[in-house]
Amino acid sequence: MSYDHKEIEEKWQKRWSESQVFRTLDNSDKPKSYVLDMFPYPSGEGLHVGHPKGYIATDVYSRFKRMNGYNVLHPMGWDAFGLPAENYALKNKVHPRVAVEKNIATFKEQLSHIGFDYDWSREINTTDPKFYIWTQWIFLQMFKKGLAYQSNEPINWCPSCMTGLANEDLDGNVCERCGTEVVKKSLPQWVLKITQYADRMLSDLDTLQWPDYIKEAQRNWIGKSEGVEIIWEIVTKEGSSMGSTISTFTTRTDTIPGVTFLVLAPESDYVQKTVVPGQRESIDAYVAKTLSKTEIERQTSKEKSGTFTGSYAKNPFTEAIVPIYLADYVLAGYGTGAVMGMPGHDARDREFATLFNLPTLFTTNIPEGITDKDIYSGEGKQINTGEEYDGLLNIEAGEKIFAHLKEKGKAHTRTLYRIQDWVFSRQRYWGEPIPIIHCPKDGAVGVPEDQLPVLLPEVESYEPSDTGESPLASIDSWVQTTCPQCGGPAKRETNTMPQWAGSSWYYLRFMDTHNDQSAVSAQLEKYWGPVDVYVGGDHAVRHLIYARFWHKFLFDIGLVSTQEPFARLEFLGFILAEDGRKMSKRYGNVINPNDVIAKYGADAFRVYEMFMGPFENTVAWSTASIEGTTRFIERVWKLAERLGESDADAVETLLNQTIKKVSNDIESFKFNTAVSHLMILMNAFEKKESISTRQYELFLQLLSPFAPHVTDELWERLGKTDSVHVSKWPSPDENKLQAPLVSIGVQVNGKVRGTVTLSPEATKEEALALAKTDPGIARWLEQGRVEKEVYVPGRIISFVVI
Ligand code: ANZ
Repeated sequence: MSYDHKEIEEKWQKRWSESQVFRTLDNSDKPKSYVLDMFPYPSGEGLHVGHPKGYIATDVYSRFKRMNGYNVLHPMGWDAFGLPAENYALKNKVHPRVAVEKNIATFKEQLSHIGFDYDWSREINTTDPKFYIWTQWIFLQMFKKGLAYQSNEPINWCPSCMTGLANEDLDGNVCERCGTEVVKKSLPQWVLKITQYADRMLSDLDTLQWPDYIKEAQRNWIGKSEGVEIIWEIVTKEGSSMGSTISTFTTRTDTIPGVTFLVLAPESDYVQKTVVPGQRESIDAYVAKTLSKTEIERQTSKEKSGTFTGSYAKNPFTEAIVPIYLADYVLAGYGTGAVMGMPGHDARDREFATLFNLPTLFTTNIPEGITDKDIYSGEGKQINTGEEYDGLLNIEAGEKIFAHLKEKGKAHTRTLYRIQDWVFSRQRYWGEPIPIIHCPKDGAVGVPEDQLPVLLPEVESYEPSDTGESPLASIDSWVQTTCPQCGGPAKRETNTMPQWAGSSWYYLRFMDTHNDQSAVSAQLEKYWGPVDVYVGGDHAVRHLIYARFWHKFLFDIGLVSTQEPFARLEFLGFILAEDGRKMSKRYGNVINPNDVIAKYGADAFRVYEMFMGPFENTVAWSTASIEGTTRFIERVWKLAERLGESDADAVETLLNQTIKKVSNDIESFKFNTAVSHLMILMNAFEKKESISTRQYELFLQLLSPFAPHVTDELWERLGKTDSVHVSKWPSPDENKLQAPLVSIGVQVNGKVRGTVTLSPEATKEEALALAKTDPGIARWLEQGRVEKEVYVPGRIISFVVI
């Protein structure tokens, strides 16, 4: 019998689908395991061999969990709204809905060959009104709670995509999608108050089993900064009050005694309070120049610039009078938009002071070894502050200075976050309509829940426009409506939601896909939530920040019972092309999984992707290596011809050790070492005349999550009536994890002088050490110098003494 992967794989894919073995049951006494991939957006290019790596991993894991007695939820769906789908549709001149349907069909066809255990009855698509009704419903709940609000603040606008973007959609200051530099534009926007959840999103990171670097990326994105606001009186050069004050935000109160100037952001409201008549012209020119720069340019610019306001401020601690400047390195949107200039210990302030010839003072004693050019901002003893403070650690001195200023009413604590509220409107067609009606009398009114979903209407032209209005604005019959509150004429909101909306809660819908009464029922959410293992290789901040935010909100309104959506996260490394570059149509190096599977089979493909390196590593594809896994599967197949009656005792220990190692490895996502343990066992089997059917069965079970088709076929050929995938995962026999001890002779200069009893797996060091501590042997070794040591495992130890 020869191994025909095509025939076997088609047979089992059909069988699994007909018998519905992988259908997930909701009413089960078993413990649950919810295993989820970051669902794909169905691009027009289809899948390349890199995409399924994570899907194969969750498939291995979910099969393993099922065999371990868990009720497994392992679903798949489509994240199909948003700019990528819309841009593809525009480029190819088809309606986004048509494009998405076609792309989903391609993706499904490709996935179908890989042999996944998805329960397709739970398939979701974020662009399906039955799905997005609940995305709209969640938005309405946020609106009711004041978490969705309207704003006219300038936002990031991509002139090429012609839409507003959230900070999370930027790469530096360019649009993450198309690489165009964004500009600031004021448009009426819906914004979600994610900042209200910043603290909880930070502290709950500690409860998550996530890679540390992802947690760190989240912490940095949220960017909590605990500091102090200091109040400065605006004065003339001579020190007389001008009747108003400036607050500066600082994290370094210890440096207050060394402040030699203040700097304001050019957009700051303080500017008008400080500018003196003679300076008006230069100030106006400087403000205009700043406004033409992007925020990133301002922050990263090597050259400092600025201009003097003509006013001064009185240091609340030392009462020194210092000049007030404008400079574009101070950001209007952070803190108070004003900073105290401390050139002694802050690099940007030093550059500025150098430019304007301002004095530099120090408040920390700079430790030995720091050269003058370095700006020292670390720990050290306080200096130049006065008897009471000098000699203290600078941090302690800072606390004391703060306490003193606080008592005088000149300082209070303030916590800042880098994360900004989430700009949630997109001026594009292919998104969920925002369920709001604008009434001239009642303002923004939520669409009544019983009128959801607000369906995305058909438009003639869904091309974006640069007017700042979405294509929906041109459909008058859709826009004109009545106010749900007063019944008067009103207009629909025409902006749509960003592509991140559906993915912010989709994992809940898989728990209760067909519920038309609520997003998810309390009972099913309680059973299935949270996601036990979430797998993906992108969105370290964005999607994971948004989903955590929505989840916490849904917790607050009682829809979900857990604080966090994804208990454990596994991040994968990408697969590069054989040439070491990213796999891309542009480089012509894309490999389609269909071609690989046609040639080598899905099982070989799956085993290869899991074997190619540690899961979290980025590794290049290698066709030569997949040939290796194909041969491995052929050898598994051939082994069926060598089955005998009794156990091959010599492999029992290795078999039990392999059961233990493979189990631990799959649980901890070490798939490559799991496969290599199976290969080692395979080699050992092949060295035996025969192995028992029982030993072969155990091997097939261990291999089945990786190579599900061939193992089910061989399992059936052993006379089993149920699929190997519903068999019980083997546990190792604890008594057989260690090989039985053997006694071997110890020779000294060719004569046997004693025996030692040890494991046949003992290393050379262990074996020699054991022999040397035996008094009967040591006596002979002490006769001279040991010249040579030989250990033949299971046979002999030999010393040559001269
Ligand atoms: C004086 C000082 C001395 C500072 C020193 C630092 C070091 P984080 O930790 O990121 O919150 N700052 C405050 N508001 C700013 C703004 N709108 N634009 C630019 N810079 C601003 O940083 C807080 C520090 O950033 C503050 O502490 C302030 O400079 C500066 F040796 O005050 B510091």
